[in-house]
Amino acid sequence: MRSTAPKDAAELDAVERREWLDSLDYVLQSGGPVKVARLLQALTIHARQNGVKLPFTAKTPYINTIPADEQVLMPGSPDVERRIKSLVRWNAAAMVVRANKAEEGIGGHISTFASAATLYEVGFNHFFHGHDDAKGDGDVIYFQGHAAPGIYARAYLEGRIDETHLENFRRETRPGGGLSSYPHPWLMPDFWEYPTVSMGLGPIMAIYQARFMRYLEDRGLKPHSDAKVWAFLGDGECDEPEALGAITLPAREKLDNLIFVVNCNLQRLDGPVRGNGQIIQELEAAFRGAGWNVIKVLWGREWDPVLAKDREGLLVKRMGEVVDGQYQKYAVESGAYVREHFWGADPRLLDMVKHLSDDQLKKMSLGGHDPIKVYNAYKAAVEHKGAPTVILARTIKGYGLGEAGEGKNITHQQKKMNEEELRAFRTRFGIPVSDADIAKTPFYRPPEDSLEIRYMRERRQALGGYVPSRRVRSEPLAAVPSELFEEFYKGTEGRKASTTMVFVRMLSKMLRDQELGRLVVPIVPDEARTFGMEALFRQVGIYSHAGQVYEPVDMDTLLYYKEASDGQILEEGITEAGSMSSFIAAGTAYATHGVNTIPFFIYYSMFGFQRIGDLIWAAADSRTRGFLLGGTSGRTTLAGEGLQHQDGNSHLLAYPVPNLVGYDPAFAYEIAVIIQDGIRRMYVDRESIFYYLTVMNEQYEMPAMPEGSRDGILKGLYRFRATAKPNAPARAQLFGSGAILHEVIKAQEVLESMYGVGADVWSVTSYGELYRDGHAAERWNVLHPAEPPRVPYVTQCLKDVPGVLVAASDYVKALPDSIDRWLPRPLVALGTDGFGRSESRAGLREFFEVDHRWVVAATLAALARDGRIDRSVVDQAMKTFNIDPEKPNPATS
Ligand SMILES: Cc1ncc(C[n+]2csc(CCOP(=O)(O)OP(=O)(O)O)c2C)c(N)n1
Ligand SMILES: [Mg+2]
Repeated sequence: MRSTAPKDAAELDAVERREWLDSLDYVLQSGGPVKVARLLQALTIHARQNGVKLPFTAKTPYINTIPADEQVLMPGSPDVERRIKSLVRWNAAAMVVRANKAEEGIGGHISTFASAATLYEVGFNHFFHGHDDAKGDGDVIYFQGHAAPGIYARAYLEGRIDETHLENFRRETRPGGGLSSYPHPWLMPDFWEYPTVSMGLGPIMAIYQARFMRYLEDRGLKPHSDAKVWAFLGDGECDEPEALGAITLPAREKLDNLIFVVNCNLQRLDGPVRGNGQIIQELEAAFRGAGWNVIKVLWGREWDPVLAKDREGLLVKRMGEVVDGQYQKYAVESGAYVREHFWGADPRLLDMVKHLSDDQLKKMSLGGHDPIKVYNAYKAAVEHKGAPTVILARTIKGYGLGEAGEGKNITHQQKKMNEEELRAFRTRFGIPVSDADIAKTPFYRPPEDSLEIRYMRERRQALGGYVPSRRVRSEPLAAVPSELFEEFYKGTEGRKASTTMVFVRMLSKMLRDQELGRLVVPIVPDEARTFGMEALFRQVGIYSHAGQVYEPVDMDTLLYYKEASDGQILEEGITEAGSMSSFIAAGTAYATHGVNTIPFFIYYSMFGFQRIGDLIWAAADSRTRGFLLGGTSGRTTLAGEGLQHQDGNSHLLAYPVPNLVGYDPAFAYEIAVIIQDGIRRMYVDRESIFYYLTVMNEQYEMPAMPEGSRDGILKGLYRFRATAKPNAPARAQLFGSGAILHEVIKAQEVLESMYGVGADVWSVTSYGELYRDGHAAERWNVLHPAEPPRVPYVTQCLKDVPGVLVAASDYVKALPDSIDRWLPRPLVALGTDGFGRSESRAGLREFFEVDHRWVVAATLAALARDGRIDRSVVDQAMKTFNIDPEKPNPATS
C-alpha cells in the first residue's frame, strides 16, 4: 500500500495536468490567444483570492519579444542601406582617429556608435520624422551623446556638413568651423536640438517632453500629431537615478508617443554593466513593472532557424542562464570557443548547430545589429497604443572594430586605430579606400549621383527632412502688454505683502491676459500651497490628460483642487528634476513646436541649483526661455526650517550659468520691471537667455517705484533712498538685497537718528549682473589700451559717492565680494555663510549677523577705522545693540 500511494498521486497529477492543458488548447483553438490570456488572468485572480501564492515575475524568457513568424519584411533596399551604414561607420571612426592624430588627447568615441549604427540607421531610413513632415511637426530625438560621431558622419554623407567640419571634430574654434564633441544646441544651434551627454538627463527630459507634447495638444496650442519622442540611451546610463526615476509617469499618462531605445551592449566605460547578472532582464522587469510595452531585440536572424528547432526549450533556457560577463567573453572569442562553451553545455544543444561551421557560429548576429529585427521592433513601437515602449536592443560595443576593441573592456576609450586595424575595418565594411591611402584615414563620400547618396536623400525627403535639425519655428511676440505690470509700480499703499504674493498676483494677471495668458505655463513641484498659489487651481486648472474622474474632496470650496484635460498648471508632484524637465520642454517649445510658451517654474529655492543644477545647465545649453522662481528663499527669511531648507547659496550657484540672468528683488515694482523686461528680451527680441528670481515669504509694505530706477533695477543697482543728511561729516553707502534690504533701510534710519551718520541706501537687485558687466568692461579695456576705458556700471554709480561701503544680503558674502574691485573703496560684506538653523526670522538674522543692528555696527566700525568717528562710539553701539564681540562665527559653527 505504502509504495503505490505516491505513484497514484503522481499519476493523478499527470492526468489532471493533461486535462487542464487539453482544455487550454481547446480554448486556444476555438477562441484564440486573447481569450486564453483573459482566462488565465481570471484563474490567477481566483487563485489569489483563495490564498494561493503565485510567483511574480516581470521578466519574459531571454529571447526576442517579436517571434520570427510575426515579422514583416523590410521595405526599401537592405543592400543600399547596408552600404550606407558602412559608409557612416567608416567616416565616424575616421573622424575620431584623425582628430586624435591631429591633436593627441582630443578624445572622441568610436565604440558607442559602432554598437548603435543599425539602431540609428533603421531610424533614419524608415522612422525618424523631420520637421517638414506632412503628418505633423516631426519627431523629437534624443541621441546618445557618445554616438555623436555617427550622427555627424551621416550628416556629412547627406551633404549637410563638409570635410572641414569632420576634420575639426572636437576642435570647434578652428577656421571653417568644427563640431562639438556631443549634442549641444548652444554650440551648434542649427543642428543639435537636445543635449544628452550628461547621462540620465536625456531620458528624463524625453519623458517630460512627451508629456508636454500632449499638454500642448490638449490645451489646443498645437494640433494633434503622431510625432514621437525617441530617447536613445546606454545600458550603463540606466544606473543614473534620473534615467529610470521617472518611468512610471509615461505609463500612467499612457504616453504612446514615447519610445526609449536602450543600446544594450552590456558594457559601460570600465567594464560590463552587470557582469554577474543580466542588465536586459533587469531593465525589462523595471520597465514592465512600471507599465511600459517592452520589446526585447536580442538575437539576429541567424538564430531563428535554430530556435525553431528548440522544441524542448533547451536553447531558451541556455540563453537565459548565461550572465552578461560571459556573453561578453563569447563576443570576443572564436566560433570554436563559443561552440565548446555556450553550445557545449548540453549535447542536445551541440546537436542543434552541428551543421554550422565555427565561422558561421561566430557570425550569428545579435538583434541590435540586424536591421530586420530592429525595423520590426520600431514598427511595433510606433504602432503601440496606450503605453510608452522601451526597446532593449542587444549589441556588441565596438562592433566591427575587431582587434581594435570589439567587445573589449577598453573599447569605450578607444580613439586610435593602427594601419592594420584600419585596413581590416575597411575590408570588413567594403570601403573603397586603397591600401596606399589607408594611413591617411581619408573620409569617403560617394559621388552625388551615387545610389547611396540618392537613396539617403530620398528617404529623408520622404520622412520630412534631415534630422537632427534645429530651427526656431515660432514668430516673436509683438509686444509685452505693459498694463499688466502697472499696478505694481504704485506699491501696496500701506498693505503688507511678500514678494511671493506679488509674483503670484502678477502670474494670475498674466494668465488672464488675452494675448499672453494662454502661453503661460505655471510649473510647481507640490508646493503651490506653500506659495499661496491655490487660487490658480480653480482659475486655470491643473493639467491632467484624463481630466478629473473623481469628485474632489474640497469640491464645495471656492478654491477646490480642479484637474482638467485643458488645465494649465503643471503640478508635477515632488520632483524638482521632473519639473525642471517640463520647464525645459516648455521653454524650448518655441523651437521644437513653434509655440512661444512661457514657463514659470516656482519651487523651494534650496532644491533648485543645489539639487538639480545639472538640469539647469542642460536648460541653458538647450537655449531654454522662461523664469525660474526660487520660492521661500533666503537663509534668514525662511524661518524655522533649518539647515536643509534655508537657501543662502543659489544666487552664487547661478553665477556660472552664462545665459542665466539672476535677480534677488525686494519690491513689487522690481519684480514687475524684471519680468516685463524678461518677456521682452526672450519672446520679443528672442534672446537665448532665461531668468532666476528669488521670492520671499516675509511680508512688508511695498513702496512705490522711485523715479528713474528702471534702468538700475535691470542692471543690478540703483539708489533706493538718499540720506536726509547729505552734509553730515560721517557718510556711508549701504547696499541691501531682497528681504535684507529692509534691515538696511532700518539701519539707515538708526544711523541717521542715533549717530548722525548720513547713509544712502542702494538696492542691489543683481550682484551677478554687476559682476558680468564689470568683467566685460575690464576685458574690453585690456584689449583696447589706446581708447578711453569703459567704466563698469557699478563704478559709474559709485565712483563719487562719499563714505564707507557696507553690503548685506541673505546670501553668501561671495556675492558682494564679487564686485568689490570696481568700487572706489573696499566693501564691508555681511552675508549668511554657514549652515541654516531652525529659528525665528529675528533669531536667524541675529545669528547670521545681517539684521539692522549688525549693519549699524559694521558701518560704525568702518567709520571708526577711517577716523570719521571715535572708537568709543562703536563700543557703545555694540553694548546698545547687545552685540557680543566674542560671538562664534556663524560661517563655521
Ligand atoms: C553623468 C555622467 N557621468 C559620467 C559620464 C562619463 N561617461 C561617459 S560614457 C560613459 C559610459 C557609458 O556607458 P553606456 O551608458 O553603457 O553607453 P555605451 O557607450 O556603452 O553605449 C561614462 C561613464 C557622463 N557622460 N555623464
Ligand atoms: Mg553600454
